[in-house]
Amino acid sequence: MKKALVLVAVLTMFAAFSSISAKGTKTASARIESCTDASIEGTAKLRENRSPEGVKLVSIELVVKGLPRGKHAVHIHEVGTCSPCGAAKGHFDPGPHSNSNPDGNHPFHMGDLENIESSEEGHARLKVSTTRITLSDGPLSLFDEDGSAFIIHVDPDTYCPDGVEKGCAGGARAACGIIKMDRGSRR
Ligand SMILES: [Cu+2]
Repeated sequence: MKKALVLVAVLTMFAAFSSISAKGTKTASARIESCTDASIEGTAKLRENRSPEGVKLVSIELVVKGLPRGKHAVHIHEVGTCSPCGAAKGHFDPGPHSNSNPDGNHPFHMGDLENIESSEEGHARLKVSTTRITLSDGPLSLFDEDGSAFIIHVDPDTYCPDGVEKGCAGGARAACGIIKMDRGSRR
């Protein structure tokens, strides 16, 4: 009985620390859902690693089903809410010189990522890494007062080569996912 209790305790500890490596890696995730119906769904996984000199690098992987064929803009938006998708507001771009206008200051927001490309069958995957955000506390943390969310857009991101131009960052919103720290991962 005692052995069983010890085992349970060990397993519980393992579960609690499973999303934190020995070096304190932090992980988060998001469930991606369609803005208008149930046609799009997917997941996003985020992992923060530190270089030996302490630079924080966040790797992101999105796997999404149901997007129309072709490229779609993906960004992290500044508010962690998806109902409605517009409530996620502009692109994540904390201060001191914040400019979250999606089609302005683009692609220089902290939350700007790359296009995801969907196949004819509606399968899409994006793997990117960025040093513009962190999962841990700090001025670039996604877990600020109002959280953060992924938005996948209807159109491709052109990266606004001609400056501010309506819709250049992907236009209307197709899908959204609130970013949540994984259970057991700590800030
Ligand atoms: Cu966006």
